[in-house]
Amino acid sequence: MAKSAGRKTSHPIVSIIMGSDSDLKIMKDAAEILEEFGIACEVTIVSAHRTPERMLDFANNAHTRGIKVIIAGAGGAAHLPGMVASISPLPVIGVPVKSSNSIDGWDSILSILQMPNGVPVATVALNAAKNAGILAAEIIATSDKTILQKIITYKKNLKDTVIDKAGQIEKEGYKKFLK
Ligand code: RP5
Repeated sequence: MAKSAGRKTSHPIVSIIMGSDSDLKIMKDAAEILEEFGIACEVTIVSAHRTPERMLDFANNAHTRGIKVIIAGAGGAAHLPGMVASISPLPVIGVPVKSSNSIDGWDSILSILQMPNGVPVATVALNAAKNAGILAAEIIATSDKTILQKIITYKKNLKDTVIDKAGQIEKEGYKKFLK
């Protein structure tokens, strides 16, 4: 989708798509963590319901453009991740978004989660676009040692942060840490 794709970095290998610009406040988290890992991504809007032809074009061609992983976010009747997964040979990570047309978020979750056999979508938690970005990076890391090392460091930092906090709470008492 050379002429229709959104903001592009050089040779994007992860595509972040969403049903509406209203999803961007959630979906930006995926782009930010991928940028932190140094993984080029593209970000754009592809709506299963409002731009079905664009969705077909995207799903049929993403792998031919060098994209390796697709992150797709949508809310309410969230058909975008599943429909893209039904066509694309690439791994699709679905982000259920709690949007203006969501009842309570379960509608978005179940629309993305309950895929039929043969058409997997790796569904993350409600609004968990950051985790979608990390999972995409982990998929890329299976064939990229530099990214693999960055993920190892990222996880070590997570662990160190928790151990530090635990040590402070044990030493200084929990009351000091109540917000
Ligand atoms: C879904 O409908 C989109 O993914 C979005 O989460 C929701 C609401 O879209 P807008 O009405 O805000 O454009 O298709």
